[in-house]
Amino acid sequence: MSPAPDRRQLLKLLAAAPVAAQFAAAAPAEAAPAEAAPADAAPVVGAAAPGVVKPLPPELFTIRGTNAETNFAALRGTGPLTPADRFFVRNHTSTPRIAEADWKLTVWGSGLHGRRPVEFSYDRLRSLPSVTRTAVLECAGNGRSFYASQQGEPATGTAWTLGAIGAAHWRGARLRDVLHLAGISSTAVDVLPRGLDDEFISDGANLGRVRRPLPVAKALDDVILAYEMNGEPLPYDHGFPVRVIVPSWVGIASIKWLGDIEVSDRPLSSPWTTEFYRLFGAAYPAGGSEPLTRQTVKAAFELPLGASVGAGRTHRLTGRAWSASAPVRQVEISTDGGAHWQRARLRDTPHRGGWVRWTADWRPHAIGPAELLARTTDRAGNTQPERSVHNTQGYLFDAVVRHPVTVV
Ligand SMILES: Nc1nc2c(c(=O)[nH]1)N[C@H]1C(S)=C(S)[C@@H](COP(=O)(O)O)O[C@H]1N2
Ligand SMILES: [Mo]
Repeated sequence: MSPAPDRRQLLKLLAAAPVAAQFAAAAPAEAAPAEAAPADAAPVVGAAAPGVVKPLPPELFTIRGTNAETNFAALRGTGPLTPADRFFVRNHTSTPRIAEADWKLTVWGSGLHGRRPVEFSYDRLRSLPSVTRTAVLECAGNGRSFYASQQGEPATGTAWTLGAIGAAHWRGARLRDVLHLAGISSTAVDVLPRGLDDEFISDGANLGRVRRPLPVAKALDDVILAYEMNGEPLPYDHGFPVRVIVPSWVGIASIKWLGDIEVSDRPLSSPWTTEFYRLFGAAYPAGGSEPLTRQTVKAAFELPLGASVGAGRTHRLTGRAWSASAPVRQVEISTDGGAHWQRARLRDTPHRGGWVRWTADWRPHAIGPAELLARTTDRAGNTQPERSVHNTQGYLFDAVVRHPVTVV
């Protein structure tokens, strides 16, 4: 289903670009110390993540438990869209293989006129008017490991660096159209999409199937029920046959392997809005913040953490920058740990909800360790702080990442 990873193309790319070749030769550095929580087992290089269908070659992915993080360096030379063969996978359990002929979507609940469940087959969903949106999908925990490694404040959960993000063209039906066909009533307040993957067991407690409510206002706005990613049927790992895409919101909202949607005339909750995906910690109320919605603003280098860079010649640094709130306005780079900043060149037209590629040239002289920083500012004035406000589960890390390299 998903195209085979084109290793030859990647190796050619690495061989062609001297800077990239050096980076490839450098041992991939582990940014985060081993974590306390068992879900954060040290990454395994060269093995398959349990439960992921597509190949996960170590040059493209770092495996973290049941998840696979995209190596940012593997995006160098790719276009604005993330190819499916290197798109991160975040699975609570494992990828189910569901045949489209066996699939149906059931829409049900107190928020429907008539209160009778309405079913949609795959063919019926595909026969509805379709929309295509470019949207990044980013895990709320993306960058989590930097709370520990950069701020000395550990957080529970998967120790992602910055690769729990990808951008794709998503094609599907509007959730709005499906809800109207199902007879959504004006009294409906929340909708709750639920996945068909296995029930999730956390610390011995069965939390049921992965599900997370959305307010009706968002559901009727820009949410799509996607059956295509980058012009191909969704790969198994990304939600085949149909997944939800909730633009600009935390990745957990974009439920994969969609099976049913409850439409309710009362507010709904799930462990994914009560226990998880809220901010808990010293800076927040005892019961936590409101459930997370919008993502933040970030930048990343397409370079391994701990890469070696040759002294005395010019290197083209490349990376990506994104913000969920507004188009990216500028990206600034520091190659001396934050003392001086220069503007990077933006290589794509900034769009809200997308990301931009950027480049900056660097000619290092002093041999030894160095820190590269990239800082994004969006058109709404949001920018990356030096420090993120800590929360115990390590969500929404938005501080400027200090990217270690060694000049050799
Ligand atoms: N059914 C289901 N949907 C899910 C998940 C899951 O485990 N099961 N993981 C969520 C999380 S936490 C994220 S970040 C995104 C990841 O999407 P991807 O694996 O396609 O990159 O899917 C979300 N949707
Ligand atoms: Mo996530």
